[in-house]
Parts: sequence; structure tokens; C-alpha cells
Amino acid sequence: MKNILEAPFMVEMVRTATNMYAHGWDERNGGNISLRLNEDDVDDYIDVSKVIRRIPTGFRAPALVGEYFLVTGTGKYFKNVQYDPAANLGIIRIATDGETAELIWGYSDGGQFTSELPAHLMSHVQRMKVDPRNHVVMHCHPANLLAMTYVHDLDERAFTRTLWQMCTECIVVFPDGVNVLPWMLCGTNEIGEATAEKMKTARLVVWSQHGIYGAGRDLDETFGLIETAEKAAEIYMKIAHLPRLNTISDDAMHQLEVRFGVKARDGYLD
Ligand code: 2HA
Ligand code: ZN
Repeated sequence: MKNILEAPFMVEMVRTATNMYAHGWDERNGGNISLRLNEDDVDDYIDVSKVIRRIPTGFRAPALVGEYFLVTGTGKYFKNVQYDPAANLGIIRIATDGETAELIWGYSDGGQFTSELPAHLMSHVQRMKVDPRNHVVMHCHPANLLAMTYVHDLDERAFTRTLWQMCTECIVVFPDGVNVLPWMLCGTNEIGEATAEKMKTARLVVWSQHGIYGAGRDLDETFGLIETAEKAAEIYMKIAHLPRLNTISDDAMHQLEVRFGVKARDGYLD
């Protein structure tokens, strides 16, 4: 068996959590990541027939039976992931009942997966339907996106258009826009279901007064998605109280669609 701490997916996960912490998106135990793995990636490093513990997830996800996920631990600090991956991360497999997580590596101090597992797994189910190559769901608390939910209309079209107008690249990076949930109690199946519903039409879902969810094919892409939206929100928060003399027009957005071969969300451009 090879050393799992040297597995490319593990190295990338540790680097990503560290980088997210460095960006100030994951104070204390804030944020969580789940990375869907192929069994072929995992079984070079661990004996997948050895289940360490069985942990109920509290909901059923038949579509994910047999899927493997590398998931951040509940109560764990992103800051510390790099110093002790085995305590702060775990690899689970969804058992045949669809509602039990079989721990096959990690959570070495007796811990378990993030309290936001419902939102993660339900979002994986939805994003895999849209794009079978989706492997990542990422949640964090970027300050400017959060700030924006206090002062901006939460209408999804309006919110998306404002972000698109803040940097030229936005419409290219997230042409599907940003969906928005009102404040809801976190850690519940209800917010998990609501997030997954929003994931049907966009890869970014804002949790008002809390943070954001992003989904993507790999950790880099998903990080970049959130990074771009957060940059746009930062610019908005710098200018929101100033008279706006210029903006990126809808005509300019249409030019970007053509130049970069993307299609803006239906009805979002005039
Ligand atoms: O686990 O971010 O939403 C910490 C969180 C909960
Ligand atoms: Zn959170």
C-alpha cells in the first residue's frame, strides 16, 4: 500500500483547506469540503474492505451508494488540516442502505464528518445529474459575499447581475449565476434539501448571512469559482455606497458570451 498522505487527492485537499484558511474564508471551525473519490484512487492506499466505524448520516441518498468521499471533520479547524490530516479529515463510503457512512480512513480522534453533510451529499446528487464529472462541494464564509447579503436585494437575478457587473471575468466563470437562499438553520436536512434544489440550476449557492456553497469538477475549479464571486462581492462592497458612473453593460456581456463561448443564464441579460 502507498502512503495515503502522499496521494494526489489528499495533497490537494490539504493545500486547498490551508489556502481557504489563508484567504480568511474559514475562521475557527467554519467551512467544510467534500471530494468524491473513485474507488480506484483509494484502494492503492487503503484496504477498502476494512470499515473502521459505521456512522448514520440521518438521511437517505440511494444515488450515492458505494460512492467514496473525502470529507472535513465536524468541529475541525481548516487551519489545522495540514498538521494532522488523519484527525481533521475522513474517507467515507455510502453503504448499501444509502443512509450509513462507512468510515474507512481518518477521523482518528473519534470524530466524524461535518455537520453539513446533508447539504454536501444532496448537492453531489444534484450536480452529478447535471455533470457526472462533478466531484467537489465546498462551503465557506467569505466576508464580502456574506456582507452583500445584508445590503443587497436577495433576488437571484439581481444578485447575479450585480456580481457579473463587478469584474469582466465573472460572467465567463459563472454564466449559470448565483442562487440565493434566505437565512435558514444550518446543519439540517432542510437546508441540505434547499441547497441541493438550488444546485440544479447553478454551481454557486449563497446562504444569506452565513456563507456560500460551490460545486465543481475539482478542488481548484471550485476554489476558483468561489474566489471569483468573492472578488466581485469585494468590489461591490467597495463601491456600493458611491455613485456609480460606469458599469459593464448587457451589450458588453453579450460580447463576452460570444468571445468566450459561454451562455448566460436564460433571462438574466436584457
Ligand atoms: O461547520 O461552516 O455551516 C462549520 C460550518 C457550518
Ligand atoms: Zn458555515
